Amino acid sequence: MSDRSGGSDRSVRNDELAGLFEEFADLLEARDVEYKPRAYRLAAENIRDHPENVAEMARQGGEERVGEIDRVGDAIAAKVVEYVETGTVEELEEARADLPVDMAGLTSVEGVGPKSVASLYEALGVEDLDDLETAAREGRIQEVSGFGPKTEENILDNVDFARQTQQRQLLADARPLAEDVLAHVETIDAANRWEVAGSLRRWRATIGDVDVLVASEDSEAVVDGFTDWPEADSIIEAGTNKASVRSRGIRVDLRVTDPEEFGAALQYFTGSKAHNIRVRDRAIDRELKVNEYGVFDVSDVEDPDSGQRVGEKVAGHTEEEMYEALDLPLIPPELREDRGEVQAAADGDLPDLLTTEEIRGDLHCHTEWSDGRNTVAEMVAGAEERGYDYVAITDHATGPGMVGGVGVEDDDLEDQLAEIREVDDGSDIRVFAGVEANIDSEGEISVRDSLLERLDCVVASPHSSLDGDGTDRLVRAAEHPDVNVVGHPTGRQLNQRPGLDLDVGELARAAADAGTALEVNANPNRLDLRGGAVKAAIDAGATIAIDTDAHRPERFDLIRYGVHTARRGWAERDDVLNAWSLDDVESFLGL
Ligand code: DGT
Ligand code: CA
Ligand code: CA
Ligand code: ZN
Repeated sequence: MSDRSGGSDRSVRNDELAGLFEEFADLLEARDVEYKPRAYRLAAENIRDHPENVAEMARQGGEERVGEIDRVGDAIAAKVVEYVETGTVEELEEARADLPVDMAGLTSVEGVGPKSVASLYEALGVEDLDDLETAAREGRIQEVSGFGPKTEENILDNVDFARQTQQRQLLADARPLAEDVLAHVETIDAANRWEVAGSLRRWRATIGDVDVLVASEDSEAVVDGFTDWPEADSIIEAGTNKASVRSRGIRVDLRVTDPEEFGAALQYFTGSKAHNIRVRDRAIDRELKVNEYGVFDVSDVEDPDSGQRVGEKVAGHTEEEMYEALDLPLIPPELREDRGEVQAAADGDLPDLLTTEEIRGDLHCHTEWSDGRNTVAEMVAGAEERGYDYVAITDHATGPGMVGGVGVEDDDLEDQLAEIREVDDGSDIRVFAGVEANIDSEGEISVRDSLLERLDCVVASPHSSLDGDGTDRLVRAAEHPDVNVVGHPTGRQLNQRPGLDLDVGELARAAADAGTALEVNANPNRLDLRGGAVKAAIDAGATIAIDTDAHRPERFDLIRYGVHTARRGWAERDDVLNAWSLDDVESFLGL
């Protein structure tokens, strides 16, 4: 955080402010402060989601203006103004000095919360992940009161995962950043073509760094313009034709290429490495050579000095041309993971990938009946605004296994059902009455059958016991006659927990036989099923449902992350339930 000084001339994003209050909440919770941590977290959430720039509001209208945001009281509004004006919050600095640890890093270990962090700091001086791992290896953690051998073992199991994932950013954080970078590049006169490359262009769920490629005849002017980007918090390096900066904690690599080589560079830097190796092998078979500068015919040209074959350039200006030189159609970036795409392209068997525009509804969302923010009518209006034909309201039901969740009580489900029917009657789109039931550790569904039978769309998802093999449990849930969709099947939380192990083929065959769809949950923290699993599920005959799990109407927009994840799994329109017409969806749901 040291390179992020505030100050009135610098733009402060809502998520930066939200991050401060989340860190503050953790530090206070660690010190057993009551009430405030929860207040700070709620405020953080509302600041993050606020449609206006909150720092700008603070500049223009002071505390009073900021205090108008839901859940942001006077004390918090004052801190926002303090941060915007001075670049720090004194009380936060005091809390950091009181507990000088890498809070985000340590709490990224599954099972380690702010209070454990404080205990381990006091007892053993643990400040970061390395200290934590050493202490666990030396058996010192189980000696600390409140910890035992089981916790220590758990820490050892999870510390690597935490370290590895701490470095990676969520797709939904990196994408908007990359879009901002491109909007800035567009203002640089010397830039004539630009594109994101790397894992971001392939829409991987997590991103190591953002790669941006620009074609220009004047690379130094592009590098200068790029490093002047106001959103850059620090410049990591700047050369004649490449530069790296950090913004919002994410590294952005820029490369400038000759316009004639832009397609070649784009192909090369999009990756994946494994895909590029396949492409290179195909080139070799054809006496061609592929690199980041182009495709070269090396069949008969030899450099008289070196004896090396240099080759005549046959492609490089565009990516299409690159693939065409290898007798291939352009392979969509999401497929470039070496899952058979080069062979499929050669055979003319590339899938006709689903697009976001083809999505016609969302079958999993929440309202204030459980932990959502809005009424049924507001969520339906949101779906209608997106141009959808249908939406399913699927609040959590309380019941065994819903740990700490807010759910609709069994009796209230009747009332909610009545409300949904009423909204449906008054709406231009079809509103399915549903529920998100819990799948317990044995594969039982948490809602009684007599109610499930009366609902249109039942999503069942695992929310607890999310380790080990989950295949049998999910097969059982998928085979339940009233379950229509298995929600976020592995239960993974990106950068937090890996989720259940699954034999996706087996689950998909059972789901296909039972007429149950498997979800790609589009929430950027989940993206579950992941791309590779989607491919296995489709190959085994399953139908996919791509749902946002929205807890407020704006979140329906996250659908694109689910669509691109499904594209990584080669999904076509016919594979995806909510790309079907209302009639077809109704018959799938047995209505
Ligand atoms: P990331 O950033 O870890 O999420 O993943 P990528 O795929 O964006 O990887 P990155 O940023 O290291 O490099 C971008 C692309 O450049 C990568 O996908 C493929 C290409 N590339 C980088 N290094 C090599 C290499 O040594 N060999 C080959 N064939 N390609 C490479
Ligand atoms: Ca990258
Ligand atoms: Ca890179
Ligand atoms: Zn949900």
